[in-house]
Amino acid sequence: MHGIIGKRIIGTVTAVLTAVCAMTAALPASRAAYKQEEYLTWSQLDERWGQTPMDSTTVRSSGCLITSLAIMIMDSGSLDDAAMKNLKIEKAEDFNPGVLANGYTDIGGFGSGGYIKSWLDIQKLVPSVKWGYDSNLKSVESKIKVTETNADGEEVTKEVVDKTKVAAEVQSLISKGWYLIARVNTAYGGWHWVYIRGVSGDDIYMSDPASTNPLLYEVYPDGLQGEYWALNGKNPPRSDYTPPEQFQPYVEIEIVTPPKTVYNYGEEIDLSACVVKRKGKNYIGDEWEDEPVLLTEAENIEHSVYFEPNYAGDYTLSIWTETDYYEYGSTTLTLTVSQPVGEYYLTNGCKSAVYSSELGGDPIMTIGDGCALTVTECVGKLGHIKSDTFTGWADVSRMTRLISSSQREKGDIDNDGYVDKYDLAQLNIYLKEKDSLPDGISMLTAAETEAADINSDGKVDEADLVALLEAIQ
Ligand SMILES: [Ca+2]
Ligand SMILES: [Ca+2]
Repeated sequence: MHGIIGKRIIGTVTAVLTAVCAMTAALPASRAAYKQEEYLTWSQLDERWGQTPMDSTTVRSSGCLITSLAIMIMDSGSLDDAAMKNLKIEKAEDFNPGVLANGYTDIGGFGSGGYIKSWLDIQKLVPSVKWGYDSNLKSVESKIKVTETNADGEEVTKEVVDKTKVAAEVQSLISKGWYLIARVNTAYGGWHWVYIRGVSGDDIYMSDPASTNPLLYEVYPDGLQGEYWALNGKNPPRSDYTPPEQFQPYVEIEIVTPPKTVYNYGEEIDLSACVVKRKGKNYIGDEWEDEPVLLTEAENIEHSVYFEPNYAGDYTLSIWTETDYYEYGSTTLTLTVSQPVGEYYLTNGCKSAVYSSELGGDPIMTIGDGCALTVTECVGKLGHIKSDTFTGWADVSRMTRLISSSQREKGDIDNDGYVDKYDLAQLNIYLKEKDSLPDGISMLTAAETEAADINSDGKVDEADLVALLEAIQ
């Protein structure tokens, strides 16, 4: 199991409203993801640190500002030896929003409800980060009027944020060397802080502690609310921002070893040998691959099949999986219950193909109404006809299987209790077709053939026809 996606949790989360921050688990409407560093996607909901306390609350409930600060520390290259010592971690990989929250707790930095008591405390923990100021963006007051056609076809004029002006102001602050953590409103009107990564055109890119979507206006259509923190870091911010590459995350299932797929009639399903594995591209663009596992023991791979061993035909085995970020992958495999062995015949004008092998291909002949045959093994719908001079595979799926046939009197081929002209007619047809049909395919079933061998010499021929004529007269 891939470490990161296995541990992250994003699901339906009830909004928690606090004085510090309110957030909702806003998943982007589209399934697009962005190639980005993992720390840029740090979520306050992450179970690795979500339960870290912040006074009376937790990172999960109220840690949007702490998470934004942690991302800013990483993005500005400010996690140096001094910071790691203050935060009581050995290496940079150990740093995360929970570590920063614990740092604030250690210095008594949280007030009631988890608010950060002093702006300057960040410098005590991460000396390379310098507190600048807290202020309001002027541009968010600039609105422009836009006219849109609503669902009823009416033109509606409304005021919206002037994204061009906001982008220009944010860009100018970044160009002056400031890292920004800015406030947005959630859909419920609650406060929420996000880290501003950069500006491209009118778009503002962010790291949102509640979403992996970096496009600010996609997640927060009302845009920035004005208030922001300006900070300096060890490295200056990139004033020429390149938006992250967009891609489609996916997961797929590979069947490493298929299960038994062809079953004899009546045989129970057996998936025990089936080995599968998952692979894909995750929410930050990393290709990943799981170790192969037995399908029947796989924890995150589901399967289902409707399988009825006493009905010949094809059955679909469905195998599917879903990741924590809702990438969905599936595959199917056809399981075949072969036709039962035994005797088959064709009625009602039906026709059936005969092939040279169980693989099918071009038929070697087509048999029609009245033909009967016995198959000794079946692969799927094809049954093996084997005699001294002929071998072939007939499609028995359209033929009628002879379940039982009673013993009959010599001469009473049709088994109606009389030896008469109807039996004679059947024998005539048999003898007429006999030479054109290969050995093993006949116009009479086994029991009928037995009754037709009136002189009991082991073959049905003209001598039996003469004997039958004599019996009728
Ligand atoms: Ca009869
Ligand atoms: Ca005979």
